[in-house]
Amino acid sequence: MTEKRYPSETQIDPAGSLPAFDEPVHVGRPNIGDRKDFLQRVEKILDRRWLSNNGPVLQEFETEVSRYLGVKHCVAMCNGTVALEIAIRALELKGEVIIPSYTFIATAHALHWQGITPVFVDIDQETHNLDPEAVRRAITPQTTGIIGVHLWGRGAAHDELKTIADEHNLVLMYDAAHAFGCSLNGTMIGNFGECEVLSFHATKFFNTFEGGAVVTNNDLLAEKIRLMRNFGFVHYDKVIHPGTNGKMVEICAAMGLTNLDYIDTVIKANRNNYHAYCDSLGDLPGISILRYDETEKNNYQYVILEVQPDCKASRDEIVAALHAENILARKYFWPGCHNMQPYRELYPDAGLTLPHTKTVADRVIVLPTGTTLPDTAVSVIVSIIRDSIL
Ligand code: T4K
Repeated sequence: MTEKRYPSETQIDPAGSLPAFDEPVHVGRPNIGDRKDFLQRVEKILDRRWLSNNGPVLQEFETEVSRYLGVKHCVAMCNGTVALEIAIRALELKGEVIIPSYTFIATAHALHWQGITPVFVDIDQETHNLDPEAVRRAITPQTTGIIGVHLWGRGAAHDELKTIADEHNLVLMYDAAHAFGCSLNGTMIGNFGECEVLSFHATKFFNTFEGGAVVTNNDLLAEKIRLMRNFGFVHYDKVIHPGTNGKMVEICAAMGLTNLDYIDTVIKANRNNYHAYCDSLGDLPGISILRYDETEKNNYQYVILEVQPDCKASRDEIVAALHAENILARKYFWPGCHNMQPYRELYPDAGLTLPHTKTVADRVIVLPTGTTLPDTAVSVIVSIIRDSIL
Protein backbone atom coordinates (compact mmCIF):
# COMPACT_ATOMS: atom_id res chain seq x y z
CA MET A 1 0.00 0.00 0.00
CA THR A 2 1.32 3.44 -0.85
CA GLU A 3 0.79 6.80 0.78
CA LYS A 4 -2.49 7.33 2.53
CA ARG A 5 -4.28 10.59 1.92
CA TYR A 6 -6.05 10.74 5.29
CA PRO A 7 -3.34 11.30 7.84
CA SER A 8 -5.86 11.85 10.61
CA GLU A 9 -9.56 11.91 11.16
CA THR A 10 -9.51 15.71 11.29
CA GLN A 11 -8.45 15.91 7.67
CA ILE A 12 -11.15 13.97 5.95
CA ASP A 13 -11.34 14.49 2.23
CA PRO A 14 -12.35 18.16 2.13
CA ALA A 15 -12.86 18.28 -1.64
CA GLY A 16 -14.30 14.77 -1.90
CA SER A 17 -12.12 14.05 -4.91
CA LEU A 18 -9.31 11.71 -3.90
CA PRO A 19 -9.91 8.39 -2.20
CA ALA A 20 -8.53 7.95 1.33
CA PHE A 21 -6.20 5.19 0.19
CA ASP A 22 -4.30 5.06 -3.08
CA GLU A 23 -4.68 1.31 -3.22
CA PRO A 24 -7.60 -0.83 -2.16
CA VAL A 25 -7.73 -1.85 1.49
CA HIS A 26 -9.13 -5.38 1.40
CA VAL A 27 -11.07 -7.51 3.82
CA GLY A 28 -9.15 -10.79 3.85
CA ARG A 29 -5.68 -9.52 2.92
CA PRO A 30 -3.39 -12.52 3.48
CA ASN A 31 -1.14 -12.63 6.56
CA ILE A 32 2.24 -14.05 5.57
CA GLY A 33 4.85 -15.35 8.02
CA ASP A 34 8.62 -15.25 7.71
CA ARG A 35 9.53 -15.31 3.99
CA LYS A 36 13.01 -16.70 4.54
CA ASP A 37 11.64 -19.67 6.49
CA PHE A 38 9.06 -20.27 3.81
CA LEU A 39 11.56 -20.06 0.95
CA GLN A 40 13.95 -22.41 2.76
CA ARG A 41 11.16 -24.92 3.09
CA VAL A 42 10.40 -24.51 -0.63
CA GLU A 43 14.08 -25.08 -1.54
CA LYS A 44 14.00 -28.34 0.37
CA ILE A 45 10.78 -29.41 -1.32
CA LEU A 46 12.33 -28.75 -4.74
CA ASP A 47 15.55 -30.59 -3.81
CA ARG A 48 13.56 -33.54 -2.54
CA ARG A 49 11.42 -33.67 -5.67
CA TRP A 50 8.46 -34.69 -3.59
CA LEU A 51 5.72 -32.22 -4.39
CA SER A 52 2.47 -33.84 -3.29
CA ASN A 53 0.89 -37.18 -2.18
CA ASN A 54 1.37 -37.29 1.58
CA GLY A 55 4.87 -35.81 1.55
CA PRO A 56 6.95 -35.09 4.66
CA VAL A 57 5.99 -31.40 4.89
CA LEU A 58 2.31 -32.30 4.71
CA GLN A 59 2.76 -34.87 7.47
CA GLU A 60 4.57 -32.38 9.67
CA PHE A 61 1.87 -29.79 9.03
CA GLU A 62 -0.89 -32.24 10.00
CA THR A 63 0.96 -33.16 13.20
CA GLU A 64 1.40 -29.50 14.13
CA VAL A 65 -2.24 -28.59 13.43
CA SER A 66 -3.40 -31.56 15.54
CA ARG A 67 -1.11 -30.45 18.34
CA TYR A 68 -2.29 -26.85 18.15
CA LEU A 69 -5.94 -27.88 18.39
CA GLY A 70 -5.48 -30.78 20.79
CA VAL A 71 -7.31 -33.04 18.35
CA LYS A 72 -6.30 -36.59 17.39
CA HIS A 73 -6.43 -36.34 13.62
CA CYS A 74 -5.92 -33.65 11.02
CA VAL A 75 -6.41 -34.63 7.38
CA ALA A 76 -5.26 -31.65 5.32
CA MET A 77 -6.93 -30.97 1.98
CA CYS A 78 -6.60 -28.80 -1.11
CA ASN A 79 -9.33 -26.44 0.16
CA GLY A 80 -12.14 -26.18 2.70
CA THR A 81 -14.90 -26.90 0.19
CA VAL A 82 -13.45 -30.27 -0.87
CA ALA A 83 -12.84 -31.03 2.82
CA LEU A 84 -16.55 -30.36 3.45
CA GLU A 85 -17.57 -32.57 0.52
CA ILE A 86 -15.38 -35.44 1.67
CA ALA A 87 -16.49 -35.16 5.30
CA ILE A 88 -20.16 -35.13 4.26
CA ARG A 89 -19.62 -38.22 2.13
CA ALA A 90 -17.57 -40.04 4.74
CA LEU A 91 -20.33 -39.47 7.28
CA GLU A 92 -22.81 -40.91 4.75
CA LEU A 93 -25.16 -37.95 4.92
CA LYS A 94 -28.07 -38.10 2.49
CA GLY A 95 -31.65 -36.85 2.10
CA GLU A 96 -31.84 -33.52 3.95
CA VAL A 97 -29.15 -31.82 5.98
CA ILE A 98 -29.79 -28.76 8.12
CA ILE A 99 -27.50 -25.76 7.70
CA PRO A 100 -27.78 -22.02 8.26
CA SER A 101 -28.52 -19.91 5.20
CA TYR A 102 -26.33 -17.21 6.72
CA THR A 103 -22.97 -18.71 5.74
CA PHE A 104 -20.59 -18.76 2.77
CA ILE A 105 -22.14 -20.50 -0.22
CA ALA A 106 -19.66 -23.42 0.04
CA THR A 107 -21.56 -24.89 3.01
CA ALA A 108 -24.67 -25.28 0.85
CA HIS A 109 -22.88 -26.23 -2.36
CA ALA A 110 -20.95 -29.04 -0.66
CA LEU A 111 -24.31 -30.73 -0.01
CA HIS A 112 -26.11 -29.88 -3.25
CA TRP A 113 -23.05 -31.01 -5.26
CA GLN A 114 -23.60 -34.53 -3.94
CA GLY A 115 -27.39 -34.65 -4.39
CA ILE A 116 -28.23 -33.78 -0.78
CA THR A 117 -30.87 -31.15 0.03
CA PRO A 118 -29.58 -28.29 2.15
CA VAL A 119 -32.38 -27.25 4.50
CA PHE A 120 -31.85 -23.60 5.39
CA VAL A 121 -32.55 -22.80 9.01
CA ASP A 122 -32.64 -19.45 10.74
CA ILE A 123 -29.97 -18.01 12.99
CA ASP A 124 -30.08 -16.43 16.41
CA GLN A 125 -30.04 -12.69 15.83
CA GLU A 126 -27.51 -12.08 18.62
CA THR A 127 -24.98 -14.85 17.94
CA HIS A 128 -25.44 -15.09 14.13
CA ASN A 129 -25.21 -18.88 14.61
CA LEU A 130 -27.86 -21.58 14.08
CA ASP A 131 -30.90 -21.20 16.33
CA PRO A 132 -31.35 -24.64 17.97
CA GLU A 133 -35.13 -24.26 18.26
CA ALA A 134 -35.37 -23.49 14.54
CA VAL A 135 -33.22 -26.58 13.89
CA ARG A 136 -35.65 -28.69 15.90
CA ARG A 137 -38.59 -27.40 13.85
CA ALA A 138 -36.87 -28.23 10.54
CA ILE A 139 -36.29 -31.93 11.23
CA THR A 140 -38.24 -34.32 8.97
CA PRO A 141 -38.02 -38.08 8.41
CA GLN A 142 -35.52 -37.33 5.60
CA THR A 143 -33.11 -35.41 7.84
CA THR A 144 -29.78 -37.17 8.37
CA GLY A 145 -27.55 -34.48 9.75
CA ILE A 146 -26.83 -30.98 10.98
CA ILE A 147 -23.88 -28.87 9.87
CA GLY A 148 -23.33 -26.06 12.33
CA VAL A 149 -21.16 -23.11 11.31
CA HIS A 150 -19.05 -21.27 13.91
CA LEU A 151 -19.67 -17.96 12.21
CA TRP A 152 -17.01 -15.27 12.66
CA GLY A 153 -15.11 -17.80 14.81
CA ARG A 154 -17.69 -17.65 17.59
CA GLY A 155 -18.69 -21.16 18.68
CA ALA A 156 -22.11 -22.49 17.68
CA ALA A 157 -24.61 -23.61 20.36
CA HIS A 158 -22.96 -27.02 20.55
CA ASP A 159 -24.64 -28.40 23.68
CA GLU A 160 -28.12 -27.71 22.35
CA LEU A 161 -27.31 -28.97 18.85
CA LYS A 162 -25.77 -32.14 20.26
CA THR A 163 -28.87 -32.81 22.38
CA ILE A 164 -31.10 -32.41 19.32
CA ALA A 165 -28.82 -34.57 17.16
CA ASP A 166 -28.78 -37.33 19.80
CA GLU A 167 -32.55 -37.21 20.30
CA HIS A 168 -33.16 -37.59 16.56
CA ASN A 169 -30.23 -39.86 15.72
CA LEU A 170 -28.65 -37.25 13.44
CA VAL A 171 -25.02 -36.73 12.54
CA LEU A 172 -23.62 -33.44 13.84
CA MET A 173 -20.58 -31.92 12.16
CA TYR A 174 -19.24 -28.38 11.84
CA ASP A 175 -18.08 -26.01 9.19
CA ALA A 176 -15.30 -24.39 11.22
CA ALA A 177 -13.86 -22.43 8.30
CA HIS A 178 -13.79 -19.22 10.39
CA ALA A 179 -12.78 -20.76 13.67
CA PHE A 180 -9.19 -21.96 13.51
CA GLY A 181 -7.52 -20.80 16.73
CA CYS A 182 -10.85 -20.25 18.53
CA SER A 183 -12.30 -22.04 21.53
CA LEU A 184 -15.77 -22.87 22.79
CA ASN A 185 -16.27 -23.32 26.53
CA GLY A 186 -12.50 -23.55 26.87
CA THR A 187 -12.05 -26.36 24.31
CA MET A 188 -10.41 -25.61 20.97
CA ILE A 189 -12.84 -25.67 18.07
CA GLY A 190 -11.91 -28.72 16.04
CA ASN A 191 -13.00 -31.07 18.81
CA PHE A 192 -16.77 -30.80 18.42
CA GLY A 193 -19.25 -33.02 16.58
CA GLU A 194 -18.19 -36.02 14.50
CA CYS A 195 -15.68 -33.83 12.72
CA GLU A 196 -14.97 -30.21 11.91
CA VAL A 197 -13.84 -28.65 8.65
CA LEU A 198 -11.28 -25.85 8.52
CA SER A 199 -10.42 -23.50 5.68
CA PHE A 200 -6.90 -22.21 5.16
CA HIS A 201 -7.82 -20.03 2.18
CA ALA A 202 -5.66 -16.98 1.44
CA THR A 203 -8.30 -14.71 2.97
CA LYS A 204 -8.50 -16.59 6.27
CA PHE A 205 -6.45 -15.30 9.21
CA PHE A 206 -4.22 -18.35 8.79
CA ASN A 207 -3.56 -19.50 5.24
CA THR A 208 -1.84 -22.17 3.18
CA PHE A 209 -2.48 -20.22 -0.08
CA GLU A 210 -5.49 -22.49 -0.66
CA GLY A 211 -6.18 -25.29 1.78
CA GLY A 212 -8.40 -26.85 4.35
CA ALA A 213 -8.64 -29.82 6.67
CA VAL A 214 -10.97 -32.23 8.37
CA VAL A 215 -10.14 -32.59 12.05
CA THR A 216 -11.64 -35.30 14.23
CA ASN A 217 -11.10 -37.46 17.30
CA ASN A 218 -12.71 -40.44 15.54
CA ASP A 219 -10.00 -42.89 14.38
CA LEU A 220 -12.16 -44.79 11.90
CA LEU A 221 -13.58 -41.63 10.35
CA ALA A 222 -10.09 -40.15 9.96
CA GLU A 223 -8.90 -43.31 8.23
CA LYS A 224 -11.85 -43.27 5.84
CA ILE A 225 -11.34 -39.58 5.05
CA ARG A 226 -7.63 -40.16 4.37
CA LEU A 227 -8.55 -42.87 1.87
CA MET A 228 -11.17 -40.70 0.20
CA ARG A 229 -8.72 -37.82 -0.11
CA ASN A 230 -6.46 -39.97 -2.30
CA PHE A 231 -8.83 -41.87 -4.64
CA GLY A 232 -9.17 -44.71 -2.09
CA PHE A 233 -5.60 -45.92 -2.63
CA VAL A 234 -3.96 -47.96 0.14
CA HIS A 235 -0.95 -48.97 -1.92
CA TYR A 236 0.36 -49.09 -5.48
CA ASP A 237 -2.37 -50.51 -7.69
CA LYS A 238 -4.73 -51.08 -4.78
CA VAL A 239 -7.92 -49.07 -4.37
CA ILE A 240 -10.28 -50.12 -1.58
CA HIS A 241 -12.72 -47.21 -1.43
CA PRO A 242 -14.35 -44.60 -3.67
CA GLY A 243 -12.48 -41.35 -3.46
CA THR A 244 -11.40 -38.14 -5.10
CA ASN A 245 -8.33 -35.93 -5.24
CA GLY A 246 -8.43 -33.72 -2.17
CA LYS A 247 -4.72 -33.64 -1.44
CA MET A 248 -2.83 -30.65 -0.12
CA VAL A 249 0.47 -30.11 -1.93
CA GLU A 250 3.83 -29.73 -0.17
CA ILE A 251 4.26 -26.05 -0.92
CA CYS A 252 0.91 -25.26 0.73
CA ALA A 253 1.88 -27.28 3.78
CA ALA A 254 5.17 -25.32 3.88
CA MET A 255 3.17 -22.09 3.90
CA GLY A 256 1.07 -23.58 6.69
CA LEU A 257 4.09 -24.42 8.85
CA THR A 258 5.54 -20.95 8.27
CA ASN A 259 2.26 -19.29 9.16
CA LEU A 260 1.78 -21.48 12.24
CA ASP A 261 5.01 -19.96 13.58
CA TYR A 262 3.46 -16.54 12.94
CA ILE A 263 0.00 -17.20 14.27
CA ASP A 264 0.38 -15.41 17.62
CA THR A 265 1.56 -12.26 15.83
CA VAL A 266 -1.50 -12.33 13.58
CA ILE A 267 -3.90 -12.84 16.48
CA LYS A 268 -2.25 -9.97 18.35
CA ALA A 269 -2.56 -7.63 15.34
CA ASN A 270 -6.20 -8.63 14.81
CA ARG A 271 -6.95 -8.22 18.50
CA ASN A 272 -5.41 -4.75 18.56
CA ASN A 273 -7.36 -3.72 15.47
CA TYR A 274 -10.57 -5.11 16.97
CA HIS A 275 -10.07 -3.13 20.19
CA ALA A 276 -9.23 0.01 18.23
CA TYR A 277 -12.45 -0.37 16.23
CA CYS A 278 -14.46 -1.06 19.42
CA ASP A 279 -13.02 2.01 21.14
CA SER A 280 -13.61 4.42 18.30
CA LEU A 281 -16.94 3.05 17.07
CA GLY A 282 -18.43 2.79 20.53
CA ASP A 283 -20.33 6.06 20.43
CA LEU A 284 -21.57 6.07 16.85
CA PRO A 285 -25.37 6.27 16.82
CA GLY A 286 -27.09 3.39 15.05
CA ILE A 287 -23.93 1.29 14.65
CA SER A 288 -22.97 -1.65 16.81
CA ILE A 289 -19.92 -3.86 16.68
CA LEU A 290 -20.12 -7.59 17.25
CA ARG A 291 -18.24 -8.50 20.44
CA TYR A 292 -16.03 -11.48 21.14
CA ASP A 293 -16.15 -13.30 24.48
CA GLU A 294 -12.64 -12.58 25.67
CA THR A 295 -12.68 -15.51 28.09
CA GLU A 296 -12.44 -17.70 24.97
CA LYS A 297 -9.62 -17.93 22.45
CA ASN A 298 -10.48 -15.91 19.34
CA ASN A 299 -8.67 -15.19 16.10
CA TYR A 300 -10.38 -11.76 15.89
CA GLN A 301 -10.40 -12.06 12.10
CA TYR A 302 -13.89 -10.67 11.62
CA VAL A 303 -14.69 -7.07 12.48
CA ILE A 304 -18.46 -7.07 12.12
CA LEU A 305 -20.61 -3.96 12.23
CA GLU A 306 -24.37 -4.00 12.35
CA VAL A 307 -26.18 -0.97 11.01
CA GLN A 308 -29.31 -0.63 13.12
CA PRO A 309 -32.65 0.59 11.75
CA ASP A 310 -32.30 3.92 13.59
CA CYS A 311 -29.00 4.73 11.83
CA LYS A 312 -29.14 7.85 9.67
CA ALA A 313 -27.52 6.05 6.72
CA SER A 314 -28.35 2.63 5.33
CA ARG A 315 -25.86 -0.23 5.36
CA ASP A 316 -25.45 0.06 1.59
CA GLU A 317 -24.81 3.81 1.79
CA ILE A 318 -22.07 3.27 4.36
CA VAL A 319 -20.49 0.52 2.26
CA ALA A 320 -20.65 2.79 -0.80
CA ALA A 321 -18.95 5.60 1.17
CA LEU A 322 -16.17 3.21 2.23
CA HIS A 323 -15.71 1.86 -1.31
CA ALA A 324 -15.47 5.40 -2.65
CA GLU A 325 -12.46 5.81 -0.35
CA ASN A 326 -10.90 2.53 -1.56
CA ILE A 327 -11.86 0.58 1.56
CA LEU A 328 -13.40 -2.58 0.22
CA ALA A 329 -15.70 -3.41 3.15
CA ARG A 330 -17.85 -6.49 2.50
CA LYS A 331 -21.50 -7.44 3.06
CA TYR A 332 -20.85 -11.09 4.02
CA PHE A 333 -23.06 -13.14 3.81
CA TRP A 334 -25.73 -11.09 2.06
CA PRO A 335 -28.23 -12.03 0.67
CA GLY A 336 -28.08 -15.47 2.35
CA CYS A 337 -27.51 -18.75 0.52
CA HIS A 338 -31.25 -19.28 0.01
CA ASN A 339 -31.29 -16.17 -2.18
CA MET A 340 -28.55 -17.44 -4.47
CA GLN A 341 -28.80 -19.92 -7.31
CA PRO A 342 -29.72 -22.70 -7.57
CA TYR A 343 -31.41 -22.45 -4.15
CA ARG A 344 -33.45 -19.35 -4.94
CA GLU A 345 -35.20 -21.26 -7.71
CA LEU A 346 -35.28 -24.65 -6.00
CA TYR A 347 -36.67 -23.38 -2.69
CA PRO A 348 -38.47 -20.10 -3.45
CA ASP A 349 -40.28 -20.10 -0.08
CA ALA A 350 -37.19 -20.71 2.05
CA GLY A 351 -37.06 -17.06 3.12
CA LEU A 352 -40.41 -17.36 4.92
CA THR A 353 -38.74 -19.14 7.83
CA LEU A 354 -35.58 -17.00 7.85
CA PRO A 355 -36.51 -13.58 9.31
CA HIS A 356 -33.34 -13.24 11.41
CA THR A 357 -31.17 -14.25 8.48
CA LYS A 358 -32.68 -11.42 6.45
CA THR A 359 -32.35 -8.89 9.27
CA VAL A 360 -28.70 -9.72 9.94
CA ALA A 361 -27.69 -10.10 6.28
CA ASP A 362 -29.20 -6.65 5.57
CA ARG A 363 -27.27 -5.04 8.44
CA VAL A 364 -23.75 -6.45 8.42
CA ILE A 365 -20.59 -4.74 7.23
CA VAL A 366 -17.25 -6.57 7.49
CA LEU A 367 -14.25 -4.26 7.93
CA PRO A 368 -10.59 -4.85 7.08
CA THR A 369 -8.11 -6.08 9.67
CA GLY A 370 -4.92 -8.17 9.79
CA THR A 371 -1.19 -7.58 9.87
CA THR A 372 -1.18 -5.45 6.72
CA LEU A 373 -3.60 -2.82 8.00
CA PRO A 374 -1.67 0.44 8.47
CA ASP A 375 -1.51 1.77 12.03
CA THR A 376 -3.81 4.72 11.51
CA ALA A 377 -6.25 2.97 9.17
CA VAL A 378 -8.81 2.20 11.86
CA SER A 379 -9.28 5.84 12.78
CA VAL A 380 -9.52 6.80 9.10
CA ILE A 381 -12.12 4.11 8.43
CA VAL A 382 -14.14 5.09 11.47
CA SER A 383 -14.01 8.74 10.42
CA ILE A 384 -15.43 7.86 7.02
CA ILE A 385 -18.22 5.88 8.65
CA ARG A 386 -18.91 8.75 11.05
CA ASP A 387 -19.08 11.25 8.17
CA SER A 388 -21.44 9.01 6.25
CA ILE A 389 -23.99 8.78 9.05
CA LEU A 390 -23.95 12.27 10.53
N1 T4K B 1 -17.32 -22.30 4.81
C1 T4K B 1 -17.24 -21.01 5.17
C2 T4K B 1 -18.08 -20.53 6.31
C3 T4K B 1 -16.38 -20.14 4.50
O1 T4K B 1 -16.31 -18.83 4.84
C4 T4K B 1 -15.61 -20.64 3.43
C5 T4K B 1 -14.73 -19.75 2.69
C6 T4K B 1 -15.71 -22.01 3.10
C7 T4K B 1 -16.59 -22.81 3.82
C8 T4K B 1 -14.93 -22.62 1.99
O2 T4K B 1 -13.55 -22.69 2.23
P1 T4K B 1 -12.51 -22.66 0.95
O3 T4K B 1 -12.94 -23.71 -0.04
O4 T4K B 1 -12.55 -21.26 0.38
O5 T4K B 1 -11.19 -23.00 1.60
C9 T4K B 1 -13.66 -15.48 0.11
C10 T4K B 1 -12.83 -16.74 0.12
O6 T4K B 1 -12.50 -17.15 -1.20
C11 T4K B 1 -13.48 -17.89 0.84
O7 T4K B 1 -12.45 -18.80 1.14
C12 T4K B 1 -14.10 -17.44 2.14
N2 T4K B 1 -14.86 -18.50 2.78
C13 T4K B 1 -15.03 -16.28 1.88
C14 T4K B 1 -15.66 -15.77 3.16
O8 T4K B 1 -14.29 -15.22 1.33
P2 T4K B 1 -14.84 -14.17 -1.80
O9 T4K B 1 -15.63 -14.62 -2.97
O10 T4K B 1 -15.39 -13.13 -0.95
O11 T4K B 1 -13.33 -13.83 -2.25
P3 T4K B 1 -12.75 -12.55 -2.99
O12 T4K B 1 -12.07 -13.03 -4.22
O13 T4K B 1 -13.77 -11.51 -3.12
O14 T4K B 1 -11.60 -12.07 -1.98
C15 T4K B 1 -11.90 -11.42 -0.78
C16 T4K B 1 -11.00 -10.20 -0.60
O15 T4K B 1 -9.68 -10.62 -0.32
C17 T4K B 1 -10.93 -9.31 -1.84
O16 T4K B 1 -11.10 -7.96 -1.46
C18 T4K B 1 -9.51 -9.52 -2.38
C19 T4K B 1 -8.72 -9.99 -1.18
N3 T4K B 1 -7.66 -10.96 -1.52
C20 T4K B 1 -8.03 -12.18 -1.96
C21 T4K B 1 -7.07 -13.12 -2.27
C22 T4K B 1 -7.48 -14.49 -2.76
C23 T4K B 1 -6.34 -10.61 -1.39
O17 T4K B 1 -6.02 -9.47 -0.99
N4 T4K B 1 -5.38 -11.55 -1.68
C24 T4K B 1 -5.69 -12.80 -2.11
O18 T4K B 1 -4.78 -13.63 -2.34
O19 T4K B 1 -14.58 -15.50 -0.92
